[in-house]
Amino acid sequence: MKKNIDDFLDIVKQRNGNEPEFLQAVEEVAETVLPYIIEHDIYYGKNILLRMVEPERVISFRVCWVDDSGEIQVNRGYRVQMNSAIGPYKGGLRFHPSVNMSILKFLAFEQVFKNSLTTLQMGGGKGGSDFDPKGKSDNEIMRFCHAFMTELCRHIGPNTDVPAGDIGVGSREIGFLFGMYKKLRNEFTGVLTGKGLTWGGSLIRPEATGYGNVYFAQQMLTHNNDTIKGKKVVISGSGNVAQYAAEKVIQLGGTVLTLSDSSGYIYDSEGINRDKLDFVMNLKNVKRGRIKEYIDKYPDAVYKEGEKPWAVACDVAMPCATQNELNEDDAKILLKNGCICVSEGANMPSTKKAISQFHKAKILFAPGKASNAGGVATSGLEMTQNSLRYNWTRKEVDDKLKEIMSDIHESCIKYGKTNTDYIDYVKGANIAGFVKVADAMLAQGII
Ligand code: NDP
Ligand code: 2IT
Repeated sequence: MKKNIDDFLDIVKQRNGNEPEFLQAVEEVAETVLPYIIEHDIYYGKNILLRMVEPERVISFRVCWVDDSGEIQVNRGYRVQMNSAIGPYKGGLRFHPSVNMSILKFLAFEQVFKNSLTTLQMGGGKGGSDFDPKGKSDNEIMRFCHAFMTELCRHIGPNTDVPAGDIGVGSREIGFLFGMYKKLRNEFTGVLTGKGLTWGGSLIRPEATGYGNVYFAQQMLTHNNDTIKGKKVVISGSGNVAQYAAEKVIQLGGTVLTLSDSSGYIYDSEGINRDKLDFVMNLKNVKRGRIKEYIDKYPDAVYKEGEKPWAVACDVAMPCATQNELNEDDAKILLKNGCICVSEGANMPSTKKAISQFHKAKILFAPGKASNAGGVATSGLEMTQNSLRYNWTRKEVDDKLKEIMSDIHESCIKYGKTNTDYIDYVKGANIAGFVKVADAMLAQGII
């Protein structure tokens, strides 16, 4: 078995040697999915995983725009259209200086499995730019988004590819992107999700990733006859996913101890309650400030510059910032301090060695492609509402989100069983995601 996996990974490495994040994502999937393929004749000998690791299409383009001082700026834009076997490409856009082909291919690859898990009909894709939104004026953001869409609009459409937000892309950016798409194509369609509520957006979409992650953590705990109520929760990040994960933890009776950004983290031993979270939401979403400003308002909290929150003792950890933000040493500290559950809000935030630590200790561990799937699932619900030209209520969407997270949990249990009571959610999510896409690819032939 090991030889099969090594041989497969050698081929992928030869083709994508300079893409470490992509190789990391593929390796994690191959280790659990290849054994399953070998045991099942319908998948064996058809190079099905080799077909899945090759994007159906990769688009890279120049984005020129003029900044507030009149200087011409040049950025690189991308869209990776990974797999459309079960539906139109679907996945977010990331604007961050670190964006490159490796990061977008890893995200697009993860998205294929995640979207399959949602039970909805969405293929996988991801895009973005090395544009850095930090410190830019609203007008600069608008000019960049408009310039980005002048090219992207040729490659997307409501039945082709439906982008949404990710790091650095929120409701403001989706608005500017949608405006330019509509002008160029002269169509008002559901080509993007995460839209404003008055122009085609869905209730609960802003909350969905964070809420979904907490629903998933709650499902895992319930399966172990436990609950999130009364638990101490450490969260990283302070963006969209972190904020709404914190909101749901508070609603369900847990205590949120930390939030962070790329400069450091804040620790509030009293717990970040509703009022304090409102302050953070205003600080991050309206003032676009830094998390360290929390201690100016709440001086009893502490700010640790340049550090991550994993050394704070907790029962549950939710990494909600970015890839590889939780390494082996962080995992060991979490375990030493008694952490019993890790539910990933971000995409691939735990390194491979960190995940091995969690598995070895047999704590509950949910990989992002299962636990953060609530965001894209609710994007799928936004697409459905756009097609129906009808809006569901907040409760209707939230109920569907809960049901989808519960279905994903069931799928993970079905495929993630081990020879003990322990559920391997990584194996479960990878195989369940794989089966649906692979079946569709086999049905559609070699294309
Ligand atoms: P936001 O841009 O709203 O927030 C990102 C947060 O993560 C910020 O606090 C940011 O800090 C921090 N962060 C970003 N990059 C780094 C870094 N290199 N090191 C440390 N901290 C960093 O993004 P989202 O909340 O939407 O996304 C967070 C994660 O969740 C990502 O992994 C994304 O792919 C994933 N995700 C998002 C979904 C969504 O619906 N939005 C759906 C599913 C997954 P700073 O301000 O300092 O950069
Ligand atoms: O990683 C993700 O699932 C997202 N950024 C959300 C994608 C979407 O299409 O809503």
